[in-house]
Amino acid sequence: MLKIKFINLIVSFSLVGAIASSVSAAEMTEMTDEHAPRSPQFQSIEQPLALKIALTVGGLALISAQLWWFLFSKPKSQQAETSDGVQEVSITVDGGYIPAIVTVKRGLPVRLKFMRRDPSSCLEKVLFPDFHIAQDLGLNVTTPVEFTPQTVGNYQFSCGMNMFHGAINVEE
Ligand SMILES: [Cu+2]
Repeated sequence: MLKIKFINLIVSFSLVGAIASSVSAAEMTEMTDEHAPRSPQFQSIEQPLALKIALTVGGLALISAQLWWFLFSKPKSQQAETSDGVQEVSITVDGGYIPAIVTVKRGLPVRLKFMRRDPSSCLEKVLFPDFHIAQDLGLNVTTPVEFTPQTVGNYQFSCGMNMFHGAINVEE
């Protein structure tokens, strides 16, 4: 998730750059007279007007979508599914935890099945301080983390360096 957001942000910024440079290139072309030296950078960007407009509109739409996403999207909570008296949720570890928020019921054993796809050492450990759990996660394997929450509340978990976070929502 984080990785995707980051890539999108970079794409947005490069689009802003592309729009800005095509606009300034257009202005430059109009303003400079024939004798003025033109930088090859500006010469190379000569697109038809329709393309420029499409690029600008598309870029602006993408930027507003990105802004909306950053400002208003909230991580969704996933309800654990109970089978044989155990509440299970699969969590993918890839640039963070997906889902990052898990909702479980109090007093029933929980099994979080961590599938680590991210090779960065940052995510090789997952910590549940409230449950005194520090679990190593192997790469490309599923590692179960089990505990039984006895008290209603919100319990954070994180990577070994406390950079990526998730939470367990324990309900009655
Ligand atoms: Cu980390």
